Amino acid sequence: MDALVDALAAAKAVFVLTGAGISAESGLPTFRGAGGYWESHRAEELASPAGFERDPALVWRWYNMRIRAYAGAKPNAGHVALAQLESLVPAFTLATQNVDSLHAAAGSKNVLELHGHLREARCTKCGATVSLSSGLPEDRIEHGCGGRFRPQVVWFGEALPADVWQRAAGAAGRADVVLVVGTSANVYPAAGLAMQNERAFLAEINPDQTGLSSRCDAFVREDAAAALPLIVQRLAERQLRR
Ligand code: BJW
Repeated sequence: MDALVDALAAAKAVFVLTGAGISAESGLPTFRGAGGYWESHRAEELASPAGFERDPALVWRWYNMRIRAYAGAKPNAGHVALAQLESLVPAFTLATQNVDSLHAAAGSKNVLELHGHLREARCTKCGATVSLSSGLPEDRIEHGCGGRFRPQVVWFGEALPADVWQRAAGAAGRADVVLVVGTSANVYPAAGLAMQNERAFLAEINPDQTGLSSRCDAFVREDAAAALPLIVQRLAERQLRR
């Protein structure tokens, strides 16, 4: 942890990549591993264009269940600490794979949602959007234009939003510190953001090892909600002493 705090104290630009693990302490399941969504659901049935084509009602039941869970979830100490970190470093970009909107709810400003969000649905044909604040009832999946409403997320085989991707890749490339929190780093191209900048100090916060761990300059094997507040507190104390 000391090496990470040292690197953050010296950094002009910080890039953070988060995944489902940062929201675990807000009570939201991850995707992989024990208790994760993919333990009881098949990813290709729920998170792919082909799965949606086959059974849109099944896909919407899953997303409606998640929308209800998100509505009841609050940012945890890890989200809050990242929002504080943004105010402690000269340049800060947070790219998240999560669609739960909890980083913005915690006060983070420069947030890039790599895999979209669940605040709205869009029509597959005309692009019309509707709010998802209380989910999408099954009888509203079909749109009058002949298309179907789908969640505003990125499924397997789909491209990430081009503008979001370019901004994330640019910020990762410019960063002095790349901090990876709560992701298995299995899903590309998002995981590649952590590896594209060989000059940066690379750190991981995750209770488990990932495919990224062997490349890291530092790792903290703890829950994000425990580790991040400590890291940010130490950085703030260091700055006060300057
Ligand atoms: C804690 C904790 C605590 C627990 N504190 N930590 C290169 C090689 C091989 C394959 C590919 C490749 N490039 C592309 C691919 C294909 C594919 C892919 O990556 N497949 C791999 C799985 C093999 N990628 C795609 O298809 C992507 N699109 C693409 O490449 O398009 C190309 C294209 C270009 C141009 C035109 C057309 C196409 C799209 C990927 C979309 C992913 N979508 C999903 C679901 C949709 C959104 C949603 O419903 O939410 O996104 S899948 C799912 O995985 C979700 C997540 O965002 C994503 C990442 O998961 P994440 O966040 O890492 O969660 P977990 O569960 O895996 O890990 C949680 C971690 O937290 C664990 O490590 C725990 O230990 C840790 N943890 N508690 C800290 N308290």
